Parts: sequence; C-alpha cells; structure tokens
Amino acid sequence: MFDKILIANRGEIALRVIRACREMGIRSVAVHSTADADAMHVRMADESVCIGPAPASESYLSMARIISACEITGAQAVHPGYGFLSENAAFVQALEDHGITFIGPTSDHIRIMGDKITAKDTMKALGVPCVPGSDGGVPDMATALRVAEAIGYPVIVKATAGGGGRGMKAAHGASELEVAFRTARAEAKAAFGNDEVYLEKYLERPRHIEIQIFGDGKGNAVHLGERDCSLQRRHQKVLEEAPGPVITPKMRAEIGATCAAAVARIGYAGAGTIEFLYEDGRFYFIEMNTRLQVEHPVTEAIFGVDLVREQIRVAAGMPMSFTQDELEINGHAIEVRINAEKVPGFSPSPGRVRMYHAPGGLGVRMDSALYAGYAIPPYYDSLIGKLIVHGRDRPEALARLRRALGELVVDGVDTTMPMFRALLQEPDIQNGEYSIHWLERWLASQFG
Ligand code: MV4
Repeated sequence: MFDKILIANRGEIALRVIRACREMGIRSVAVHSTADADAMHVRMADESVCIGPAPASESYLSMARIISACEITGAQAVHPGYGFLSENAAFVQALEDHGITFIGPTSDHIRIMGDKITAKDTMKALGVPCVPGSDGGVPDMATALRVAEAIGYPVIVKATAGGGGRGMKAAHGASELEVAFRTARAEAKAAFGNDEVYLEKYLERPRHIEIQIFGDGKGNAVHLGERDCSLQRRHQKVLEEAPGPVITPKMRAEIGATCAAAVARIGYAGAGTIEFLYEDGRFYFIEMNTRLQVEHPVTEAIFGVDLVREQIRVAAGMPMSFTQDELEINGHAIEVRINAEKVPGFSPSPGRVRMYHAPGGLGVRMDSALYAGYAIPPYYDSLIGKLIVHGRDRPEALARLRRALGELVVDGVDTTMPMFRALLQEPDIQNGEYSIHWLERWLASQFG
C-alpha cells in the first residue's frame, strides 16, 4: 500500500480523498494555486505544495507542476478527483514515465472512452446496447442524409471529441440535417480541433441513467447499480438519486451484469460510469466516464461502500473488498449540488462566506470545503457543496432532504439552495416523474 498520495484537485473532492487516505493510514499531499492558499483542502492535508497562480491552466492543469510536487514530497500515487486532469491520457502516461501511480484506469482506457465513436464501437462489440446510428464517423453530407433516411428522423449529430453536450445538434428532417451537420462540424473543429462527427437516432424524452462499475484491472468487475441524473440544466447535473425511480430490480440486474462483463473483458481498473439514455424500458449507451463522479456519494450511501478507498486499493494492486454477491441496495439516496450561483440566471456568485452551518443527523452527509470566513475564489467551478441524504425509501429520503436543506446555512453569497426548496414542492419530483428536459421546462415556467 502507498505511504503517501498527492491529490491533484481542490474543494470538496480533495477533502473526500484526504478523508479516505486518513482512514487507510496514508499520508496526503494537497496541491494548491495561490488563490487557494487558505482553502480547506490545504489545511486538512498532511502536507501542501503551492503549484502556481490562480488560473487552472498554470496550476491544477499543469502536469509538470503536479509531477514536480510528487517528486518534492515523495508521493507515490496521484488521485485526480474529477475534472481537471482526471480524464487526461497524456497525464497518466507522464505519471507512468515518472514511476508514479495514477489512481484510476490506464491511459489506453481513458483514450478509448475519450473518443465517443471509439467508445461506442468498443461497447457495441462488448454487447452493450447502443443508440441506433451511423457505423462510426460520418465523413460528408451525402452520407449523413443517407444514414438519417435509414435510421429515420429525428436524428442527432454528435462530435466524437465531444461529450457533456458540447458539439451536438438535433435535426427533424433533411433540411435541418444539412444545417445541423455543418454547424456541428464547425463547432467541433473550433472547440476540440477535431471535426469528426457521427449520427444517432434522436431520443425525444429519455432519462439519463448511469451505471456505476468498478474493475480490479485483472479481469474482475462489479456493478453498483444506477443513478438517475436526468435533472440537468445546460448539461450540468443539479440533483441525482439512486436507485433510479423507474428502474426495476430485474432491469438493474440485467444492464448491470452487461456493464460489469464488458469492463471485466477489457481489464478496466477502478471506478467508471457507463452513461445511458433510458426510454420505454430500454437502455441506450451514450458515453463512458473513466473517473470518480461528483454524484458517487448516492451510490456509496445505498451500497454502504467507500468508492475512494476501493480506488486506492485497486491502484495499489489489491483486490476489491467486495464481490457482486455481497453488494446489496439499502434504501434510497438523493444528492443536491449546492452552487455559488444566483438563480434564475445561474451567474457565478463568488465572495466571502459570512456564516456556514452544515446540516446533520441520521442519513445526512454534507461534502463541502466551506467554512465561515472563507472567500470563494472566482477562478474555479461554482460547486461549493453536495448535500446527500439517505433514507429507507424514496419518501423518507425526500423528507430528510427537505429537513436538511432547512438546517443548511450559507450566508454571504447567493446559492442554488432556494431552487431546491421550490423543486421539492413539485409533484413530478415527489413522484419521480421527470425526463432530461423536465428541469429546463420547469425553470422556464418558474422564472420565464
Ligand atoms: C442524446 C439525446 C437524445 N438522443 N442522444 C447530451 C449530453 C451527452 N452526454 C448526450 N446528450 C444527449 N444525447 C440521442 N441519441 C439527448 C441528449 C441530451 C441530454 C442527455 C442527458 C442529460 C441531459 C440532456 C439534455 C439535453 C440533451
């Protein structure tokens, strides 16, 4: 096992990793920018290294500076958290070259899943159900029109280098497709320097259901059920829950086994998420994320496992500490993302936090790096906390969430808390009846 791990991240996820390290008797190293000198992750780690100025490109995204920090402190492994360098194959390669362990999958697996066409081809070959669409890339307009006729409108044009909603255009007929194809290509070229696009049948009212998988890198893998992350605004998740309100045990077992077998076959190491669109009882693969996700705590809550601990074990060459048979769902969990943003525009609201009070009690987990007097810097993501509740069933989790939101105090900056208080009054939310378009429609109806 490692003696010392460097956490190449900040905020709540850095604390999350430091906590796992501490429980495992592993020393932790925080890295930080000059803007984060007073950040909680710096205080909570055993050691810290300043790696550069405020812009992430010169600090949290600088491979050279992070590798230097490993050499200076003697850290044997790096946990990347989410975002920043967590899905950067070149970073994993560079760490390997320096004899430092990346806590996550191999650079090859990251590269395969980072290219959406290759990811889809790979998953299809492994028996994972995919959205009907083009076989690989669509090189020109004539091919696009032919493929669209074959699969039927509406269709969606997606960038292979995209993901998270960037470089996508839907089309309901041939003339719309001509525009969609051209703009998707141009946007992909500008955003990613890669204009390769592919075509899929456009699903009109799906849910976003993602399956948590975990592999030991030696050909063994398990699944930890699904999360329903359909409540999103501009491709940013707002609320996530597990299990999914409409997923039956039979469906879970089936898609879960398919996903676990697929990642076992490729020798996948560590935590991963296989994203699906779910409509009319069917799952359609869209993307795979090769990192620990923001919303992992809802899965931890219902399975009673520490996913970061498992990531560290597997990276150290140890087996996972559970088998599929030992994984059992207990109750229901919901996470809401507390952002320092002003609703309804969702403009960032950085600044000094005057008062902070975290909720507590049975079934409540608050993952946050906030403290009273802390100044939220304007340079990074606006996520300031995740409130996760766990109950014996969905109604109990909802009641607990309402209660915990009532206890949470964040004074001095605007947050998304008022939106959640309103959201929890909605019958559709109470009944779990929502698709990927529900939240944007609701926001428009509430705030015009
Ligand atoms: C789709 C789709 C409908 N049909 N693919 C958006 C982000 C990226 N992960 C995939 N996305 C979508 N792909 C087909 N074939 C609709 C979306 C989509 C979406 C997906 C998940 C959550 C929220 C969404 C919001 C708008 C569009």
